[in-house]
Amino acid sequence: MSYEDLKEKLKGFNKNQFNQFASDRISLHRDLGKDTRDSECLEQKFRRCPGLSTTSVIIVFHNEAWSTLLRTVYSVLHTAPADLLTEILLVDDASTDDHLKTRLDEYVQQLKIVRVLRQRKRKGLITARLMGAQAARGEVLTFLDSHCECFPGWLEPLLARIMEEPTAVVSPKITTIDQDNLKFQKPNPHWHHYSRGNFNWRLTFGWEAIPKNERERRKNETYPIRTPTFAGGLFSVSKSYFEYIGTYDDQMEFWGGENLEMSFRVWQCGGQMEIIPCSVVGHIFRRRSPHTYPNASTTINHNLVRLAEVWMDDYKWIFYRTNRQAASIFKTNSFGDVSERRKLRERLQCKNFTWYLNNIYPEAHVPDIKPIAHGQLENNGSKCHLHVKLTKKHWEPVRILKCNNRGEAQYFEYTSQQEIRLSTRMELCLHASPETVLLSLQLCRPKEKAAPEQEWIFTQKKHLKNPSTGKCLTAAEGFVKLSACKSTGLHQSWVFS
Ligand code: LR7
Ligand code: MN
Repeated sequence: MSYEDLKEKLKGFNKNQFNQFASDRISLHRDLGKDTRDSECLEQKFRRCPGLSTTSVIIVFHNEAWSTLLRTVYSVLHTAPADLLTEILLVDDASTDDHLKTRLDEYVQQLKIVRVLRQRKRKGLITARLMGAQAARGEVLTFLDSHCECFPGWLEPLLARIMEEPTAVVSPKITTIDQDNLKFQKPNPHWHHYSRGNFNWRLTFGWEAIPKNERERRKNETYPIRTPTFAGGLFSVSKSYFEYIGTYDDQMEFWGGENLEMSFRVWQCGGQMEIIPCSVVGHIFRRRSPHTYPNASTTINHNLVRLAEVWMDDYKWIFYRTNRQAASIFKTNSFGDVSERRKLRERLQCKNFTWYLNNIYPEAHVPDIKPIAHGQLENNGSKCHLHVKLTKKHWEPVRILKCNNRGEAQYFEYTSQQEIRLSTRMELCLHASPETVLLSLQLCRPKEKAAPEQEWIFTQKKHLKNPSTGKCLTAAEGFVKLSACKSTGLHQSWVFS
């Protein structure tokens, strides 16, 4: 690369958080090659008459690069059967880049079924999608991010599933377009370890392997995968069902939270969230967001508090315990008015969050709604806190460090089963192993009752006594160990602060 090329590449990367230099040099019409999906997907047939529903594809964008946006558009045009595709709506969330103004308007005119709508003020992807949904004329709404590529055959399975089950909200299998070289990760017939969406108690979305019972329920590859939550960007839903179920919370701002909100809402109100693995769409995943948001972190928490307040009942306390900013948004009542959303829940007679957890996500680890105690576990002798290294090597000895408030790494819960749990991240418990001198965390092993090594009784002397060994938790030179309980000294005296 020449110096000029390098400069351009760096600039593009900084602006988009992906390799725009490469994207700009790849055809807007690139062919993804042979259809490498599972043979059961390839054999699937779809009815022509009466055919599948038609769809409007809605793509919202804010300052998207020209090449990624247009490649998304062309990939839809090249892969969607014409009689199923009503239109493509590009909804501009008040972009400031020049290429997204008149140049875009003029360019899409030749594409006939592509329209640009504009949200005047930057309000985020949620209200932009609502604008697209309102304008859409297709029977089904299909949402895509503005840096996607559709793999051949992606649309029919989504529409067919909605015909069969109009209350299903269906996502494709999302594959990766590499942010560094734009390589499209093609489906491969040995892809059997599909994943589904989940969430943790900080209310971040994640992926996990599909549990055995769900794997066994599916008779072949064309079966939908039931998923507790969805990523939120790429999906199809019947337009009338989208409206019936309450579209989105239009007071959510900019980015984040709407995907969990919709997941909980759809399940609790009688619908289903599914991934259709025969439908494959690529997305450029990025390490971080290229966008700036006014009050970035509060915005997301604002959205999350709104969803917790409407859908999560008392489980919201688990979230507030792990996220101080969210807790303060809640306490100061600064999350806006959610009464309309609560009315919606009432009107649709939606089930509660306990039902959701028991029936849709029984594999979830559910911390105590109100643990006996929680926070930092402080040793009265050293005035230090229990601290865990939050790496994969969680079995390393637990340290005790000065109070430095490192959030999660010093956040423990004393559960109703009398464990000391690093509760919200992984299921790790303070483990009294007689063989090792320094104590570490190990996987918690209860369901009904704590494992003997993981049971700690808070005595009146503020000792934490493990009944199976009869010994007490003791602070010792930066670590914790077990030793005979003594009646004097503060190194065995603990308090949750
Ligand atoms: O202020 C904004 N206005 C916008 O219009 C910020 C973003 N956007 C647009 C943006 O151009 C893009 O098309 O909104 C879309 C999503 O933003 P990204 O691509 O910057 O973020 P992301 O890919 O991490 O977004 C994921 O999480 C979001 C939470 O609000 C949305 O649900 C996105 O749709 C979602 N993306 C996906 O689900 C794609 C699969 C990735 C995963 C997991
Ligand atoms: Mn995206």
